[in-house]
Amino acid sequence: MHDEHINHEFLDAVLAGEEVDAYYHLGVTSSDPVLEGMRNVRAIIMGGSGARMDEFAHRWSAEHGDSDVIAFPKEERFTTRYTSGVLFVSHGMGMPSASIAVQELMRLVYFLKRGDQTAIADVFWARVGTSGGVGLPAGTIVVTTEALMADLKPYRLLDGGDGLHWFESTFPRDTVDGIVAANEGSGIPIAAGRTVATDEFFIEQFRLDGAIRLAHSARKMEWLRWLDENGVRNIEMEGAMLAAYLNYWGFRRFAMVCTTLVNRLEGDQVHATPAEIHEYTERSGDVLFRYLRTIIP
Ligand code: R2B
Ligand code: URA
Repeated sequence: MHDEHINHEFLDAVLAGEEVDAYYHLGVTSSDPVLEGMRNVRAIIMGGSGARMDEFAHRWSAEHGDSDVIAFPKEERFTTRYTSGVLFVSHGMGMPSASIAVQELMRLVYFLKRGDQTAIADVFWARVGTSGGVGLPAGTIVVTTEALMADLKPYRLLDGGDGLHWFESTFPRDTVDGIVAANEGSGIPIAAGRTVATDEFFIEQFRLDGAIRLAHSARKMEWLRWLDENGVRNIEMEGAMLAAYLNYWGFRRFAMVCTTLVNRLEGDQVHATPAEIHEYTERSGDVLFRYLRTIIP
């Protein structure tokens, strides 16, 4: 782990009992007894929708002798479930929302692992989501190798001073390969490649079906072809921040597995039926679960 990138001043005061950490958006605090049952957490699985996280948790529980599913009581912001070593958490849509979930979860993992950096680094993280495909038919699963922003540059934020902090937003290649290998022979179409994470579903994804009309519309195909030529296989809204924050602390095992709902080279609107969308998102869950079973029996 990158020790100097961890906020020891605050997190160690929580461990020492000098401060109580309120994981406000998750709806628990570090003094909540419910956390005692989660010390063995080995993986954190995230996705946009709370209903999907609940479904995944129950599926994992059913595979593990109907293990107890712990539900955090607060569900206004994120839905959180824990069962058999895996924490399932929804993160909402977009990097501002998902960054709140990720930072509270990093604090929580530090607390649960009592600051032991070897144990912390062993935790596997993944986002399972939806995306627009670039040159891929709907229903293809993309395992991300690197997540960039709409200008094909890495994730960055105002750094609190007068500049930007640039993060590293690659995904560990051995985890990508492990996920692909675990799914060989499954019949599910899988591609590994770059992902673009945007701050807007319409304008930054160069859609022509938004309410607001900007000059960007003329450049739509130019942008999409540029992504295609640069190895981008899909477009979503959280991956660059996720990889950036996890790399910053030095996590070694994390991944993003997204299904595509539409081929953006052919159109903007998602015309897949609810049944198709369900089938496609089930596929991304299947792909991740096959890998998860190899690391958590
Ligand atoms: C994929 O789908 C959502 C937008 O429809 C967003 O959260 C994302 O990354
Ligand atoms: N999610 C996105 O962010 N973009 C799409 O095109 C589809 C799902």
